[in-house]
Amino acid sequence: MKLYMTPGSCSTGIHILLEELDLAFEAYIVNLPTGDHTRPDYLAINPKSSIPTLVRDDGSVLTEFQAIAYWLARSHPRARLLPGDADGDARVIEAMDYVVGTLHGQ
Ligand SMILES: N[C@@H](CCC(=O)N[C@@H](CS)C(=O)NCC(=O)O)C(=O)O
Repeated sequence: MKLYMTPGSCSTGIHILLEELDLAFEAYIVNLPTGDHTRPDYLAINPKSSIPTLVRDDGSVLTEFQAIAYWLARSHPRARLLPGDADGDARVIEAMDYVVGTLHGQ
């Protein structure tokens, strides 16, 4: 897989998840201050011009931190990154959304 990320940004969380799951991936550095995310080659991959972006082994592109994290967790159940019951999973998503969507932005 290919992870498009900026070190020190929220995308580092996806990098940590990929490492935690011991998955093979290549990290592509997107330099936000110099505007890498607004360049046509990156917009062709993620028209929202945000990071993180994960290009999966089948070539499909997944964006949005929570969606990527959820997909990684569900795709690798033996790692037990999600509790697996509706309430537990909702609590994980609740915490993740607060950290990525609120705390991170501040
Ligand atoms: N909704 C996105 C937000 C992620 C986000 O805020 N990424 C920032 C870097 S930490 C970004 O892509 N910034 C690009 C920009 O500001 O144009 C997600 O959950 O993945």
